[in-house]
Amino acid sequence: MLILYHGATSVCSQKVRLGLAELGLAYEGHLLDLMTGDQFDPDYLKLNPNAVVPTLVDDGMVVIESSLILEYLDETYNAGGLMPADPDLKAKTKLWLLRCLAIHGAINSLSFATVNRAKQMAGKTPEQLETMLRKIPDPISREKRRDLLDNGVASIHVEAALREMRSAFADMKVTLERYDWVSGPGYGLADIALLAYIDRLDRLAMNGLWEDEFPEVSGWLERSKKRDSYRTAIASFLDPSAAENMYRTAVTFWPAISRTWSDIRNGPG
Ligand SMILES: N[C@@H](CCC(=O)N[C@@H](CS)C(=O)NCC(=O)O)C(=O)O
Repeated sequence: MLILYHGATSVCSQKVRLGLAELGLAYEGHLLDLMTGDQFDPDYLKLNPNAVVPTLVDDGMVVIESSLILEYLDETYNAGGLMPADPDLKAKTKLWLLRCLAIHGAINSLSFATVNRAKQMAGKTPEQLETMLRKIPDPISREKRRDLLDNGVASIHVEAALREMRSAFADMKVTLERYDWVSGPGYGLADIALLAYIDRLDRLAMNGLWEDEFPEVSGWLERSKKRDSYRTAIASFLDPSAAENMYRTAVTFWPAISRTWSDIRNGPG
């Protein structure tokens, strides 16, 4: 039996749920509330010492890291059918899975600098925020989170995140000019790995990052959202009124985000 520890709106949980849905795999789900700190529960830390979701347990075997979980599921239950056979597309897909670490970091920065920060600051005292920060095991992640809470959209991590995404959109564009999917002619692991991240940016009212310069990404997002897996793995876990509230808050940050984006776009290198 597959057991998934996940978060309803967490992007890397969505990513794994997309893979499970594409592969038609049943699983027992354990939802963690990341806002109240379920990820720091000592029993959960035994499974995932990084205090993050998702974690997959397959017959007692623990697999962490969302991209590795996707690869594991595809190899174990699908004979690697979601990995392109063509050597070039296969190498590119593996690179996307690796790049997801940085892309996840970017999406995390953009979410935390905007709506998550607003939510946390409204719902927690400075002491409660400090207590949450101290629980983050990795000191670099902890200081990054602190900087995002202190500085919001002015955090250095926001500029770094936008640079990362600019390079991702540019590389997605190259493949999408030729094929319908980032994985190539067929839907595959690269698409599954990227969808939740781009969908999050869309929900954060940041579609202006790609719409005029990288329109291929818009077409890909629309095609991806039409798949059944999107409804099962992402849409069905979202509370429409919470998503609407998030969007309303997110829109207020767009002017600052778009200014930094323009500086990057017009600046040297
Ligand atoms: N590289 C990891 C990242 C995992 C991660 O950071 N997950 C986030 C949710 S998307 C989390 O659990 N955050 C916990 C927190 O914010 O304290 C993966 O892809 O699995």
